[in-house]
Amino acid sequence: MQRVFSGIAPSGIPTLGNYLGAIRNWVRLQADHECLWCVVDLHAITVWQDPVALRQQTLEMTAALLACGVNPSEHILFPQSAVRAHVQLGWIFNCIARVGWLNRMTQFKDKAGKDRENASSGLYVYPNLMAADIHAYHATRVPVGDDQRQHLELANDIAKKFNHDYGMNFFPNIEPLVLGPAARVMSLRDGTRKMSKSDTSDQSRINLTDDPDMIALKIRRAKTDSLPIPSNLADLEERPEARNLIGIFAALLDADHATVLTNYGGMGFGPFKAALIELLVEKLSPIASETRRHLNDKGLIIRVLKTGAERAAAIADPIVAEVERIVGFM
Ligand code: AQP
Repeated sequence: MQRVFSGIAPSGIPTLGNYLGAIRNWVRLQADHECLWCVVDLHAITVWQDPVALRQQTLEMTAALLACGVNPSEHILFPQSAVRAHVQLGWIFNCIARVGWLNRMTQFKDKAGKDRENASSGLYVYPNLMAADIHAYHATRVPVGDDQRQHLELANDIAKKFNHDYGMNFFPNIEPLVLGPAARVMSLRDGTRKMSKSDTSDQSRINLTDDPDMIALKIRRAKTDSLPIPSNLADLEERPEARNLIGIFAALLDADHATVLTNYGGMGFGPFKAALIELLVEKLSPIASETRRHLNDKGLIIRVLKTGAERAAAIADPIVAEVERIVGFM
């Protein structure tokens, strides 16, 4: 059975983008893979996190993952900082990855923005830690949203260079799993920017715990254009906001863009948005109420994370010990 690894930052309640681009696929992969799901708190602190809020957000993220169907008994769910192997291998990978490679990472440019000199050095080298997250388990498949594709290419480059430098085939190649019509869900306010937990505008995203009124408000206010919905996919090319809403609808239905256009082509956005609101409420309400139920039992969430960390360390520690031996550490 292939081993799968993926992570999510506890930087807020997951968004619809995190759900459709990643978490929903995680749940599906559990049927026929050995899975490790990681709440990546080490990644979160690459930008400032209030310590009290970070702990609370780790609990919230874990509760939301459980509510979405992540299964911590048959698979492993754990906080990144609780397994030291990530940091140990991350440092070795800092010494393998080339500065030129990191300079090409578009997410650093997006997140650091214009004030690059003031970004943390952790934000710059975070792709190396992400590579370590995966390779510490010899995982071979990584389900992610489209925004992480470049980081997975880097993880493969690091593995190849390590294997080449030390003359052995130690780290396997990683296959990115970028699945479905919502691999890149965009902001509801700007169809050219991805939907993100840390966007300053809450109106830009659907959070998995938004109630039906909030979902309705955000979708009604979602930016569109003045043209009706087209009947052909090609006519969505220059219409990022329309394409985004159609893509969300398609993903929720487990269909493709073309199917949605067959049903709604020629209509205005009013009736389409009403149908989208209904679908979102139907799919997300059970997740929101399950998240709240889990958050009422913080003891259980903490136990899940602790047990998960012990089981994750049991896999990663021997692999990273072998890396340290290969590198020449005593
Ligand atoms: N808009 C998106 N569409 C599709 N997939 C997405 N993902 C994130 N945003 C979208 C996928 O969700 C997984 C977890 O991402 P993350 O929390 O580790 O960090 P991120 O990619 O930086 O996501 P956010 O929501 O924008 O987080 P913050 O606010 O912390 O920066 C990944 O598989 C990602 O591809």
